[in-house]
Amino acid sequence: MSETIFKVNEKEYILPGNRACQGCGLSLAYRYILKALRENTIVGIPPSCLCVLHGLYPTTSVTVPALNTTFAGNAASAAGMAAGLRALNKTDITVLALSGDGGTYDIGIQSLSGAAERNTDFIFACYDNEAYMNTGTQRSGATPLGALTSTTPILTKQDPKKDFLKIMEAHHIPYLATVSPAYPIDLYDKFVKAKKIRGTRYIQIDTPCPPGWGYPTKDTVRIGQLAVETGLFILFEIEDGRFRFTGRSKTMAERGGKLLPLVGYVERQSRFRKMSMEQLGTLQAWVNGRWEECLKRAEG
Ligand SMILES: Cc1ncc(C[n+]2csc(CCOP(=O)(O)OP(=O)(O)O)c2C)c(N)n1
Ligand code: SF4
Ligand SMILES: [Mg+2]
Repeated sequence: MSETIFKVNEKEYILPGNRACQGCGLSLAYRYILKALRENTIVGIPPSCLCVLHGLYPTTSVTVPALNTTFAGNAASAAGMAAGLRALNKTDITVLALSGDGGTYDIGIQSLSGAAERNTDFIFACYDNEAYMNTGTQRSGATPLGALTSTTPILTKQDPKKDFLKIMEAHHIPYLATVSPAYPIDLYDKFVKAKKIRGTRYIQIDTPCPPGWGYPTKDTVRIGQLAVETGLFILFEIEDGRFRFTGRSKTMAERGGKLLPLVGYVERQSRFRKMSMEQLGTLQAWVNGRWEECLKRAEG
């Protein structure tokens, strides 16, 4: 994988001025995704912040063709596009279904699972901002334990985040990866690679969100870095069943495997202001356990 910015496509596919919030992690990630996938790409968009970013017809801030789909059906619509392109023998066009965590972990899971089981020839990417942000920060299956949302306003979320990567891995798809806009070269390289692979490729994007997570807009990249440096979000890829660390997580694993304490991540976000010490301990134990599991997998 490249470690240099010099090979990143210089063309911009998101025009200046869109309706996402200042400091939006999705805008940053999407900019690099489109640079990696280039113009021969069609994007499927369910109701979400991505839909807002694209704008209202007849104006748009994005220069690739896009299809607005139903909330539950982004994977099904994208599978239809992939089948149509195959029937027309247009093999050089990439179909990207890009959904939020609500549109992936919750309402979109059945159409995604069906498409992955059929090894549909598309990239499904989930930008995970850990709540239903577009409609006012309601709790989703991706919201972490101990976070305040507008539907868990008093006691915080009492349930752990759904382990969606394990669910997707159980589909035995050819490519599965995690990325963060805080590490754009790693993100870029993985989308370039995914474009060349056939069948279902699933990519999970950790997506810091200033208003939903409660931190200053200038801190998006630092929050994304802290998610990786604490081990809460691990950068890796699984290709034909083989696990490997990438980017910053790879360096951390190679340099003794030390993680920063999780408290440095949660104390910077007001969504965790009512998190109990017990919840922090539970989350820290889960992070430590999964990191150990990954270190063992990388060895084997
Ligand atoms: C069937 C259906 N239920 C609810 C909605 C309302 N709705 C639109 S966007 C959205 C939130 C989407 O959350 P997520 O997928 O996490 O994306 P984000 O808004 O966080 O970008 C909801 C609930 C809808 N459009 N369709
Ligand atoms: S609410 Fe969050 S994800 Fe949505 S546009 Fe704003 S910063 Fe981006
Ligand atoms: Mg969301």
